[in-house]
Amino acid sequence: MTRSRPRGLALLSLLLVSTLLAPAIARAGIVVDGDAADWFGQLPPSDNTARIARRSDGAGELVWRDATGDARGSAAARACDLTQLRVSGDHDHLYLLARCAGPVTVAGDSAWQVQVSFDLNRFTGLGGTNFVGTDAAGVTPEAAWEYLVQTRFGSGLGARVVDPYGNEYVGAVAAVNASGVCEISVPWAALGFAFVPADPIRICAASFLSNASDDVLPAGDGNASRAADVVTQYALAVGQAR
Ligand SMILES: [Ca+2]
Ligand SMILES: [Ca+2]
Repeated sequence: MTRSRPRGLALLSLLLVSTLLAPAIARAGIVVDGDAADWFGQLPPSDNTARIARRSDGAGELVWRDATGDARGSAAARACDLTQLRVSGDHDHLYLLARCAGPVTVAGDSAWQVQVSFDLNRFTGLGGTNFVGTDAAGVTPEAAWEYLVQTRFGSGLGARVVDPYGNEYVGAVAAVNASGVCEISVPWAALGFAFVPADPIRICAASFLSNASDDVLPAGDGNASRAADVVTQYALAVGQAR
């Protein structure tokens, strides 16, 4: 399940089935404010596994529990150790929650940065093959992406969606709390969808230190790859999710 990576690094590759997020497309009720109280799913019992949570009103949530203590680098980089990634959605938006060990810097130099890539066509090797930034980590070839959302807390600009050609798409919103909570919303329209997509989406996520210009920073252990933490490869089979 885990690829060979530099110590402390592995990759998350979650196959999301949009029907599991909100089959009736109930309002997820997510407010992007850096407060995780609106996320309801229980954590899986084991590290590096995911579960689907469902609320009585039909809202859905995918909950990934990431291992703790697997980030690397300086103390500031290790504070960016991802511990959870959650995904939900409604008619208009895809929502993401990333939690890290914290505490994190939320503006200026050494600010926490979260990147999440979206592989929409699931063609191996077709699309973006790395996270955004100098010496950013790679994604698995199976998860080559069509779009990626990048937080920009360093500069105070919130978040942006990009494609592999450097084009930017408006509408993403992000908020962060110094305790290590990041919430992001991405309009389906920013991913090129007029409607909630029916096909699975493969997601990879990474956690970085960044500067006041939102460039990713080395983790501080001499490794060329700058990610402080990415998440263990994992594929959620469609049959399991339904
Ligand atoms: Ca919230
Ligand atoms: Ca982790």
